[in-house]
Amino acid sequence: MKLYSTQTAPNPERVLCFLREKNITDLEIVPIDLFKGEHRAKDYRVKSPFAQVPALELDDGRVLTESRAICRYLEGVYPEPNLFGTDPTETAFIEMWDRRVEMMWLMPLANWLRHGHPAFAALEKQIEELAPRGEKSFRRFAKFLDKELQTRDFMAGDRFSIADITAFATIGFARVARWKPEPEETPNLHAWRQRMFDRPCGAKS
Ligand SMILES: N[C@@H](CCC(=O)N[C@@H](CS)C(=O)NCC(=O)O)C(=O)O
Repeated sequence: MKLYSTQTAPNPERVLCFLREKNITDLEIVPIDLFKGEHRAKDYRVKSPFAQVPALELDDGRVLTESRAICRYLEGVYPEPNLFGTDPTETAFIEMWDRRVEMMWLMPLANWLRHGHPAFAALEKQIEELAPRGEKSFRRFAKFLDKELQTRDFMAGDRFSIADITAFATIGFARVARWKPEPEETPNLHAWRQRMFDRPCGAKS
């Protein structure tokens, strides 16, 4: 299998973090440089029709895109440790939190950065008004998460899951906006992030 990926973007980072947590080392990682436009090359678009990373090329030549679908596939092939839930209730709560983090935290952050940061002008036809709206929603959801984390250690319950991976990739991307959870403002989110650094997910090379 080949994973087309980049080190500096949140969706590939979700898959890379998933690999680290599962200790999956037997797939080839092919770097794609977004800022050089490598994802828009004709031969890459054959694999990824929307010109995005990540993409996982299976041994039979078929290509999976969508970071969550890639993680779902890898969960099936490498079931331990379980990151998607073991019974219907746990699976559903993990799904709920993963979706919330992606749609209500990562997406607003993407709007904030892609429409507000000069570096992203190479990738996005920027619409100025979207940046402050994205920033406001992102900051609001950070406060919401902080409250939630008063009563549990992980995003979706009392153990690590794909929802923590999506949240950690989001926080990694937020560095571009010079944002991180501060102990005075969002202490529970800050403590959660510190815990992530002690895990394979947070132990980046
Ligand atoms: N829903 C897709 C989104 C993938 C995506 O947006 N990838 C970004 C990097 S995080 C990308 O390839 N962007 C290229 C571009 O905007 O031109 C997934 O979850 O994989």
